[in-house]
Amino acid sequence: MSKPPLRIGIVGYGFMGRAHSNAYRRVPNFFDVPYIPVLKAVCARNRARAEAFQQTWGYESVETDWRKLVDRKDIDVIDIASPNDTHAEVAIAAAQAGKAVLCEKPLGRNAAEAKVIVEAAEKAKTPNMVWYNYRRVPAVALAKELVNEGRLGRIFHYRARFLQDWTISKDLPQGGEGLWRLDVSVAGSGVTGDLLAHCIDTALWLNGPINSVAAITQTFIKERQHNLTGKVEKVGIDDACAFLAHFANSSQGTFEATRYARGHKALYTLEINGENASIIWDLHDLHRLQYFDHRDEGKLRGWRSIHITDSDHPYMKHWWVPGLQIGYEHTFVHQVADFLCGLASGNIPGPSFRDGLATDYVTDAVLAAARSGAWEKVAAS
Ligand code: SOE
Repeated sequence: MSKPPLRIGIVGYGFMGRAHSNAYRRVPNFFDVPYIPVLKAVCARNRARAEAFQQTWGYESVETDWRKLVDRKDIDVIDIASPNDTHAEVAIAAAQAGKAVLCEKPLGRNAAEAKVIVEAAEKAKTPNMVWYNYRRVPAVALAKELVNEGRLGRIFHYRARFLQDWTISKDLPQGGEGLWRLDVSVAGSGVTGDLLAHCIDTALWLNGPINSVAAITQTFIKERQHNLTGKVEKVGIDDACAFLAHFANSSQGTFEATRYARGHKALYTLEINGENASIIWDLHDLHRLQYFDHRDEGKLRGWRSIHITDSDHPYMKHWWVPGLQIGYEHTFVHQVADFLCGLASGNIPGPSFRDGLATDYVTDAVLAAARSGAWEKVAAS
């Protein structure tokens, strides 16, 4: 029996537009999903670029005004893969039009913006998800299983870092395509909303709510030429951020992100230390999970480097044979697979928009703590 289509309209053709489009195309080849994604339309202001994207990924049509895309009756899902300053407007209109909405991270440029998005989506009762894709790395999903099974025991420490080095040059401009992440009016913040948001989403998922934070931020390059105005303008983003966190489960957290760690490209690492066991994960070695269990027999006790390729591991039975690993793009395929199954069952898995708001409350508190120099409470979502 043929499966019903789920018609996708995507806003944006950048890095994330490609990651999402690839996921829609791949998912029915590997997962027995209840709907088949159909790539109906790509929307972007630049028609020529949108048409090139349409050709590459096989979209049926092009729109240059997102309002037209949202109004189209032949589209079921609006996927927002455009810069952060577009998320609220498009997500709210899409929810009001009765579409399911998938939104890139962070949900809002700040929590106030994210809250309005959540309210619109919940009022419309529309299915929604935020693309915090690292939850769906099989090794990270296995970490979640181990935590849920209580194997670590009482948690003492949560430690996460996301290190990059691509903005060190003072000659790098800010703003415009590819560089909007450096423009605070578009991005909302710097590494806090871009990189720490990933670390926070995973941390809330694995280790529960954060009550309060203390933080420092730094903007190393204070002025950069703006691509859109041609003028040298003040840089408003945080280039680096480090924060301490008190979790509700009484464990303590240390988090750091920067775009000034020479040599590191996307070094997202996390470590959890519990009374009985610890786990470590590293995005540069994403198909492995390090696990240490103090309850192992003494003479054999040590760190295990688990190669996450077995059919017992999350998601892996859908791919190749044991021993053959998968990578970054598969996390998006997993997210689409989970979303499609959730649509059919009526139980959409997280991260929901409300989960995205919870992360934005933490990033807001982190930035507030950096400004005040004091501990700041995190609002409950
Ligand atoms: C920034 O360089 C970036 O592309 C983030 O925007 C992504 O969310 C992260 O996954 C990789 O780094």
